[in-house]
Amino acid sequence: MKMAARTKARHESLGLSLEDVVQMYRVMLQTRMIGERMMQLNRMGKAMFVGVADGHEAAEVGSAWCIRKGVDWCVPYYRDVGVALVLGQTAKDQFLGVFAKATDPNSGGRQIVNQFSDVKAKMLSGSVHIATQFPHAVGLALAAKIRKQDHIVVTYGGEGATSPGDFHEAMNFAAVHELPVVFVIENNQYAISTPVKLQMAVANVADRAAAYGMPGVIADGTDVLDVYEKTKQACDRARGGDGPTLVEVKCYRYRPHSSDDDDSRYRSKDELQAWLQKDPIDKAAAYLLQQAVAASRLEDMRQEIAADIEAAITAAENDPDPDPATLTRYVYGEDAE
Ligand SMILES: Cc1ncc(C[n+]2csc(CCOP(=O)(O)OP(=O)(O)O)c2C)c(N)n1
Ligand SMILES: [Mg+2]
Repeated sequence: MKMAARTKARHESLGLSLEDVVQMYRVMLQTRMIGERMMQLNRMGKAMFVGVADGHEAAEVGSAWCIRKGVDWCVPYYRDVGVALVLGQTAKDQFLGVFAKATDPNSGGRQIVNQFSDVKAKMLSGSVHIATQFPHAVGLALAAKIRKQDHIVVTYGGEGATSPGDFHEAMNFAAVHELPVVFVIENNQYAISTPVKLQMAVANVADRAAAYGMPGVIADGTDVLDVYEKTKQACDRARGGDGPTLVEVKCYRYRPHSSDDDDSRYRSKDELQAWLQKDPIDKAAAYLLQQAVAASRLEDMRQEIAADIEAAITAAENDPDPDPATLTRYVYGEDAE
């Protein structure tokens, strides 16, 4: 008698092991828990200014999982704590940035927080000016094509960053020259207080892609596997020499735009509640439990992450501040002597 073929689980169909999904979940949870502590440190007066990724975890982790570490280039934006963690930054690295320490890997305590930068991880330093990262990403993709290098480029931004000219120029150039670049847009429905319907007259960011002659796809930002699937297809397309793709990931930011923002002035509690019902971390946990991962393993993980974060905060606080004598380093040319 023939055995009935076992239907593949979703992650298996995507070429992921169950352990991969467990590790994705770990980074998502770590991203959320780091954000919570950052906000607390701000309220305690220990962190001047923070911006966190709550609600963006599946968008960031699911997409960054497609980046080949040390091979592909990544050009993230300030919301991308989850991307930085996937690419190898630690919890301590995040707090070194928050405390603006000399050992902060992004800028040695010089830039505003979350300007992720890492030579080893091939993460390109950005600017506070939104959308300026896109032409940089396209330049890296052009270099790959001219030099016949193997890397692709994955770049990130919010939906608000799809309005400035930099985005349109980058999209157009990338499509004309069929460059190996993937634009991941985390559409969290707001650019600070500006809702998406005042940002653009089309229904989806993905709709913008057709105007440049590249595919635009929508991923469900509450579902890490959907984000992985859509981004992986886009990365495979870039790797195969077929050019760029725009991936819009629909999500919602749970916290105010930054620690300096009062979101009660522009959005309702009901709207937030509706999105919280679809929380990406809860959804990932439910999937793992359904795949017979023990609840105790997930709970142990939470405790390990919490302990790691506390140790990271203490260690980061004890690291040295930048030496005031180095204030203008990297701003002006240094004396030759
Ligand atoms: C060119 C430019 N204009 C305005 C700002 C101020 N600003 C900082 S973040 C932001 C909102 C960006 O929203 P979005 O791209 O949707 O990203 P999100 O913060 O929602 O993740 C704005 C307007 C800026 N940094 N740069
Ligand atoms: Mg936004």
